[in-house]
Amino acid sequence: MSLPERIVAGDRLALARLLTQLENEAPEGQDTLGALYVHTGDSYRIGVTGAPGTGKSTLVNQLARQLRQRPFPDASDAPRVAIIAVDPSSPFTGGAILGDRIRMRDLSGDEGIFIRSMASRGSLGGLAKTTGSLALALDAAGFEIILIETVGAGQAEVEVASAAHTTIVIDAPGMGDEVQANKAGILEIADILVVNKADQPGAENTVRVLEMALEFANQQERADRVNWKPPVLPTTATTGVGIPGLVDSIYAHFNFLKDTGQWAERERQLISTQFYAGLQQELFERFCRSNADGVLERKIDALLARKISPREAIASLLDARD
Ligand SMILES: Nc1nc2c(ncn2[C@@H]2O[C@H](COP(=O)(O)OP(=O)(O)O)[C@@H](O)[C@H]2O)c(=O)[nH]1
Ligand SMILES: [Mg+2]
Repeated sequence: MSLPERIVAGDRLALARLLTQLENEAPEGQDTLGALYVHTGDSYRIGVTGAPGTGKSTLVNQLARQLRQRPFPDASDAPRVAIIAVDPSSPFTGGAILGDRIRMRDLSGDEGIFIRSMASRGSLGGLAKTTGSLALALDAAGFEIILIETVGAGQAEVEVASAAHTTIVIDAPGMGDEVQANKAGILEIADILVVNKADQPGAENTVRVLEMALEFANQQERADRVNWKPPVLPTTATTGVGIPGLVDSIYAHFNFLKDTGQWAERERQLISTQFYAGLQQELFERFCRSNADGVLERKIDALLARKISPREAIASLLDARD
């Protein structure tokens, strides 16, 4: 069997090999992904984002376990669940990847759960692209649900998270509350808000603060999503308290997206974004290859010397007059 055939048939080793190729940006990885594309489009992607230490990994672990315990809407079986943990070796959590691997180990006995940790090397834009490729591979491999854990610290992470059908934003008491959430524009992308560490002092206050911030954000920017009111749910990921309620909300949001046609809209938006980004990159690379060495550098020299304007430089390159 070929690598794509083995992946579709559920061969975990073949899948792991492809994921490594994609992570290393090996060209054969993209070839395999191309052959698998026809088998994608069936997965429900859930982004989980929030500041380091809020309990994302612990919660994702619990969530996967509990998602495995009930049938997916309109299905008779529990979904197969894949986890992509995009965990930077951040100065706050140094060694978080190892920590995650250890914490998630107890899940690995379940054939219906697949876990992949990804160190965030390189640019964050590249990270978003790699995450998208990994998600496609897992989709083709038949995982009905893909949980994507990212650290919500800036715009790029927000982008990773918003490449999902449902975005869960996690906060915890004592993290600086809504200031942090607002900073990354994270409230606007949240479909579900979670206040984890509900066993810790101050959790109720954090819930209240977020509810108020949401109320405000709702009036300001969320006119397009009037039909869905993001809930604020307290959880204790370490014990599992509150996780069944979170699963209820996730499935409610899934049904909402399907019933209102927003699912199809999000799919189209996602595919267009990826398509345009790929097209842009490919056109640029081809253009650079088709121009003799030094042409672009000479344009920059001319710009530096103010002999031409940037607009003229671009026009002359595109018209192939030099
Ligand atoms: N008290 C308490 N601690 C928690 C809870 N959830 C996670 N933690 C702890 O918080 C720390 C950070 O958790 P982790 O899942 O690695 O957070 P992440 O950086 O957001 O992925 C770990 O020591 C967890 O055991 C919770 O609900 N309550
Ligand atoms: Mg983590």
